Amino acid sequence: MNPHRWKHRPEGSNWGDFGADDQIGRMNLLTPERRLRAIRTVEHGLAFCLSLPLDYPGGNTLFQHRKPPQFIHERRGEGFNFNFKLSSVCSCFSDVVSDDAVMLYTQYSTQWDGLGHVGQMFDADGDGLPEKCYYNGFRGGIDVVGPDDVSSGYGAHAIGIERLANAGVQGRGVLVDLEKIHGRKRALVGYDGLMAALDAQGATVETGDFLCLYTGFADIILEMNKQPDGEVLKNSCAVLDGRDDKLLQWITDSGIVAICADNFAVEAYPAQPGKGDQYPGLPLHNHCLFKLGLNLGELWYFAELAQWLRANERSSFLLTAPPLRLPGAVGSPVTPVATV
Ligand code: UVW
Repeated sequence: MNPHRWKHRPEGSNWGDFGADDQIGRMNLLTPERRLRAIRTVEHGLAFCLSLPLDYPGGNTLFQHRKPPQFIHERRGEGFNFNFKLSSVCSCFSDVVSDDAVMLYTQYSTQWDGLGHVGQMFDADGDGLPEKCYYNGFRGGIDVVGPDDVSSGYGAHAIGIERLANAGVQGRGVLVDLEKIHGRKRALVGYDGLMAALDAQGATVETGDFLCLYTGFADIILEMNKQPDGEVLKNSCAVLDGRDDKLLQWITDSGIVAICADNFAVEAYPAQPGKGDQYPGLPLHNHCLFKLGLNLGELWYFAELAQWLRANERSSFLLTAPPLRLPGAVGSPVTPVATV
């Protein structure tokens, strides 16, 4: 219990279980022993890059509020700090130097969702009125502040993505090959479908694992060559069914520390309709980010790793995937590496 932030925690949440002020949630389960177990899966020394080029998907058709990276060049002297001849600092210098600046939407391409990405209106203090809440009762407007709250200095002052970076994101990945089962057909995968896929591979998931989902979605994005066709993408590949309570309960019970998928949102977005007057529009995000403090990775790229794992009848690997240690961000690009 945390008397200073919340009196009630959401049903099915783990708030307080990792400490009243915990900011990394399920990543706490990634212990040294579990990291060592992950390292022991490495037999060949082969490494796979699990990121799309960060200028994919291209345009903003996939999600209109996220745009491709844009380079900005700082002026220097008469020109720019790019292809800049250092001889203008001292005629004795022969160097040419270039620097980058970039306007980067942190969740445009291969990314981590931080715990400040999705919260919920929830009556944590028991006064009968819902507040903007995030994992472990951190508050919108107090801990996670935006331009509506303050005129400057906004960002996630708690549960920022730098906390995840600081946790050292390295452990055992288990890739579930949904593409092998469903091809590129749209498929809503709930508890039964996920268990069937794990059984088909003879794969097991243990506490501390990263659950990775290969659906083929990022492969289509690459093939579209930065001209994504929204209609095709909406109707392609497997997505988790965030309205399947049995699936959500399995996520709680499994001890996994994160779910990383190559599709847009891990879960179906939009989700199936919910029950009652008001419900989360992103039910799996709600369960994972808000209730459990369990990070989601999206738009990862698994094609070559999946082919290798298929050919070698394996499912697990060492995953190294730290986000940027960027204080205050609610998400981050990531260049995950799988080592087998
Ligand atoms: C949304 O916020 C819609 O998506 P995501 O968490 O998948 O980036």
